[in-house]
Amino acid sequence: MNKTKSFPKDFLWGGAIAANQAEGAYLEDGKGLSTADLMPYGLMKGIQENSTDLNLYHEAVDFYHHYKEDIAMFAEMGFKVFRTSIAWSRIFPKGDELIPNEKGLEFYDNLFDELLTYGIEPIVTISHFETPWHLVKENGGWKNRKTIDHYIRYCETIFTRYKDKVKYWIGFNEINNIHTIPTAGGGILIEENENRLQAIYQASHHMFVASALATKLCQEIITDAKMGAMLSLSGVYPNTCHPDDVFETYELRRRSLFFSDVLLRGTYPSYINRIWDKHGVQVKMEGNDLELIKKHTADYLGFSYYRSTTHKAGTPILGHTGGITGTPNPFLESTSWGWQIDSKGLRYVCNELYDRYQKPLFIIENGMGTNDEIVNGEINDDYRIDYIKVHLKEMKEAIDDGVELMGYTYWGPIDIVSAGTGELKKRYGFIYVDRDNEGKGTFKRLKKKSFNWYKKVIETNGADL
Ligand code: P53
Repeated sequence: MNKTKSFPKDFLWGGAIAANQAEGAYLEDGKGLSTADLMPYGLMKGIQENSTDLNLYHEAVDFYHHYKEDIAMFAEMGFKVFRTSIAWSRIFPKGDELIPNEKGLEFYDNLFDELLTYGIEPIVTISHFETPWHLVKENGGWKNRKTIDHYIRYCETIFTRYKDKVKYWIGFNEINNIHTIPTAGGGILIEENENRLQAIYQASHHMFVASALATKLCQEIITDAKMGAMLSLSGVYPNTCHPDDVFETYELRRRSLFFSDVLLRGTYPSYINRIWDKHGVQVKMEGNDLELIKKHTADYLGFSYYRSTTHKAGTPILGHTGGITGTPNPFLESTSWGWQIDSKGLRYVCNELYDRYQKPLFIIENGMGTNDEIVNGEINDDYRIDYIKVHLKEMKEAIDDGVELMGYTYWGPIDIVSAGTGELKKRYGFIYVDRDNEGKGTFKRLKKKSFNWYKKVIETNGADL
């Protein structure tokens, strides 16, 4: 039987954002401070606790007050799904309270209702780089086993409250990014003389146990729920065909795949022991941790894919996540932010992941961030259209290769604040927001050329690329 290249008819087209990069209203209706609120220069530079510098996340693009207008535009594009996160600190402002903040819960009730009115299914990230600051600073964040209890209380609260509204959940955004950005990715601060990898792997273990417990709870409370793992899995190639480059790149990739190995296969892979021994890591586990991890694995693997890089043997493997460090690839073009565009790499990664796990994949982040210029009241972002087009074509190829793909949520369908750098100038949207790096602007929304293009992609189920 010949299968023609096409997206399945129930393919989940949509877009994805995160609370802290879009909502603003960072202290409104009882919200507490989260790690994201203290990173004026983005998550690479990390926490600047007493800084009074302009922090664009505080108001972001004011999605908190504009969500109705924005969702109406997502609906116009035909979104089937919309991924956002719940800001943990809106529900539990400090993280360790016993009673949730009703105002915070109401906001997400209204948001999900608005989506459902248009038939858009919400996909919710439970923790997207926005751990309550109090938990991180005073309690040690995920290094502390007690954080599991706080997280599970938060999960139980939101699963119970939104059980009729949300079926798709994601435990942690880019969980493997705890290596490169420990405070954002893993809610931990690394002390100066601390064994970095000890802290990272201990915190990761706690997050694995929390993921297992959350998956269990989610399936108990919500019928037809799907709990996803989520990793940053942009690609990485050996810099040359020298066997040292090839093998080290393989090792480097496994530092990331380690997280999906645990979350999807339900066991710690044997290769981790050597890494732990080498770095003096001893992970404390308790009682039935391993049993829980084994029993409650994720239903699907969501991942972000933006670009690829190459790796040269001898350059440090920090616990690289694929796509963050590395040497440039002479065969690829770059965006103006220096991210190398590699659509074939997306096909490669889809095949790599499906071969390894045989579980459904969901591309829940992909996109092009760049500065857009308004000329005569219009933004002709053909470069963005080109970027998406080539990636969608390779997704089609991957589907033809036999990969089971659930959907595609484009990152930042409306301009939001960049996670990496805290800027607004790095725009991803189909919808422009009048707000700049200096914090000036009216928050007015404007459709870019890509808006109607993406609308057509969804309308035709990607048949005409
Ligand atoms: P920005 C790289 C660096 C930081 C966060 O990034 C990243 C990545 C890519 O893996 O992860 C995701 O905004 C993240 C989003 C983020 C998006 O990449 O720096 O899940 O929150 O906005 C894009 O261009």
